[in-house]
Amino acid sequence: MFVDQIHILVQAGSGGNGCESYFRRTDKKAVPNGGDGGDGGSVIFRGDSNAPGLESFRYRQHIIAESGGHGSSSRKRGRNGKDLLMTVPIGTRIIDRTRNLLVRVLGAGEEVIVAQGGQGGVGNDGGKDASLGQRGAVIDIELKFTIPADIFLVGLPGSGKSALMNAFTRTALKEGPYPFSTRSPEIGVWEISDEDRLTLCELPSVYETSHEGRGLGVDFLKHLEKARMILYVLDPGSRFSESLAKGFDVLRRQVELFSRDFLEIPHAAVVTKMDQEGAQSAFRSQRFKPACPVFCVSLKTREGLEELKRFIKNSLLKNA
Ligand SMILES: Nc1nc2c(ncn2[C@@H]2O[C@H](COP(=O)(O)OP(=O)(O)OP(=O)(O)O)[C@@H](O)[C@H]2O)c(=O)[nH]1
Ligand SMILES: [Mg+2]
Repeated sequence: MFVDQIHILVQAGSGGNGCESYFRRTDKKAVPNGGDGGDGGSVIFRGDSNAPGLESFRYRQHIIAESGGHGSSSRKRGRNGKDLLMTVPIGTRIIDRTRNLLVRVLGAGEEVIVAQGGQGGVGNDGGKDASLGQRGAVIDIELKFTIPADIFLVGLPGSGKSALMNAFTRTALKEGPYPFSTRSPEIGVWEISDEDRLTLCELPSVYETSHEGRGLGVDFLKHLEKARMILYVLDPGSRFSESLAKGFDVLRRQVELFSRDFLEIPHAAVVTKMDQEGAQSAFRSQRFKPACPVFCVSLKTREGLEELKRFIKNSLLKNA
């Protein structure tokens, strides 16, 4: 299951206590020789471009780093607690829920100490006062992740989004004879050349009532935040809309209900399944003419795909 938002409790390790101990010299004098406590481990997050989402936190919502060992006699220092390194997808926002504050957005390879380990206590060696180790920080945080794709496919159920993903990228998504096969966002990379690649993302289908919370896809529309292009995928024979224009309006309306700004993202309509009987004539008779480019394609015969690819490259690549 795809996880893009999760609430977790992060607890750094506490420092070990300093030791209070003495050894008795031959002249009976007591000499302090307690060792220091080890430092507690910190919890560190690192941005990683290979981390898919926040799934790894799903069964691990309380993260605890190791505490330091206590000091012991004969000046023995306790061992340090190990730091705990967690990888999160790049662009993950870490929000401090206690103070309601955006702490950090993680870039690739960037590390941030989310909870600092406690310092070890001082032992009484050399006549110092022995002290307890500091407690490790405990922080209530929320992680939020937005899919960093260039192109998002938005469509009614069964409109051919997975088929389009499979045609552009190396994904092998299930193309369902039944609608709603894709239940969470799917990401694929379109390798255009050695230098150029674009990331595509299929969002689960949206449909008319989805904004009221009945559809699957609406929760995922927030991911359009980073989209450079939206492809509205439409099936001319869809049983979810009376016409291409109505289907397109439903999709645009759902996007608008989520955020008006998302309507401004460059977009095109992709009409699929043109190989199917009656599709060409249905398209012609409907006079579907939205205020954006329209591409008619078949994912079966690959007809029209080159033209669509050219359009995307011209729009999104610098040296196309
Ligand atoms: N003949 C033909 N069939 C297509 C074409 N595109 C998609 N299909 C078929 O239509 C069905 C639905 O396609 P999907 O790609 O799964 O559609 P989707 O939009 O991902 O659907 P959900 O994720 O289930 O909502 C599958 O059986 C596909 O094989 C096309 O261009 N031509
Ligand atoms: Mg699908």
